[in-house]
Amino acid sequence: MNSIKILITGFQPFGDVKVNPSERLAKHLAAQKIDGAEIRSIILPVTLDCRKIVENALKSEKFNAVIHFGVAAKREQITPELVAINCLDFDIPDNDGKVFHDEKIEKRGPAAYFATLPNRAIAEALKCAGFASLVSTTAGTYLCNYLMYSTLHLLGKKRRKIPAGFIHLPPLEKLPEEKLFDAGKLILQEIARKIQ
Ligand code: PCA
Repeated sequence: MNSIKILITGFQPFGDVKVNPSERLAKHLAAQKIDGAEIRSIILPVTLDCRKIVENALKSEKFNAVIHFGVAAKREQITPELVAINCLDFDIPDNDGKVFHDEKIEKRGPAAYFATLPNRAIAEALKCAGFASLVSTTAGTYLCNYLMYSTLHLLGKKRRKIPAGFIHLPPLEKLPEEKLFDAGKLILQEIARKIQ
């Protein structure tokens, strides 16, 4: 059997977020093998360029799943996102200093895409292990939603039916690094199980 490869991404710091737990997690999981799945990880800038970087990664290697991670500074739980919407709208400048209001991500794209990750199973596995987790119904309208929408749009265009989606993490003050790493491993195990 060919080995399974999972692409995970984390984001750099931005705004008031000095340490982004998604960057720590992506670095920690880089080049690991979890339940037979090889992990590749990329750290993305909090700018519109994040989309192109993921697109290039998906072109250069054949992945069996894509999981994007980011921080949701005000959340206490680990929240797999249900849906990404075709909207860019924010006041906190991205790391290029840009702000957007009421813009579409894809001019002719659909209003929204549902994640194709096993969100419910991930949240349940996390809760069973003692983590606070729930499936979120909004990824916001900042760069995380943008990235999730862009990846699902790209995979849809290429008719690549692989699990893909976005998981928001609480800040490190609410979920310390050691626990975050355990939660990350559990998430990857859940996804590896789905695609094996
Ligand atoms: N969180 C932001 C963008 C980068 C990140 O880690 C968001 O929720 O959109």
